[in-house]
Amino acid sequence: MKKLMLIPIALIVVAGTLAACGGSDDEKLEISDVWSRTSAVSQENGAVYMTIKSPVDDRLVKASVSTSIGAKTEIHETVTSGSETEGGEGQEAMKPGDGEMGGDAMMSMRPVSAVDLPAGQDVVLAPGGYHIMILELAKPLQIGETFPVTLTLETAGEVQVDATVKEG
Ligand SMILES: [Cu+2]
Repeated sequence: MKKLMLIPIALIVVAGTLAACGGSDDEKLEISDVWSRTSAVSQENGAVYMTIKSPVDDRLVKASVSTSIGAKTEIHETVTSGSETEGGEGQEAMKPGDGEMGGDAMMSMRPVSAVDLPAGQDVVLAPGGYHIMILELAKPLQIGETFPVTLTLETAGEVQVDATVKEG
């Protein structure tokens, strides 16, 4: 429920910014802070996060990485069901083998077909929300290494970005 309430606030902030600027200086797609970490769930999977700002209404419909990184790439959404864990980032609940997966605050992920990118709005892919999931990593991700990720946007087409592996 917390998440649902944050969205309208974000929209208001962006609307205000647009009204204040009014110009058309930001006509280009901005993708920043692209980073990756080995998943907390399993060393076999990785996740990529980033901030995307599109000049026009667009949608992220696909992401892919080289098979030298991982076998399969999906766009995921993290869903929290049950009560929220105080101050948690979700990592605790996602640790394997701690036997709490059936607890009252459970995080799970599901594939989504697309992420909406409203014009001029920062859309953040971050732990606990949308992310790009790399399944069946070819080898463990090393802190500091970078690898290319190809994103497909409905309007902008294919865009390649470099993800930097960080501790997360
Ligand atoms: Cu995932």
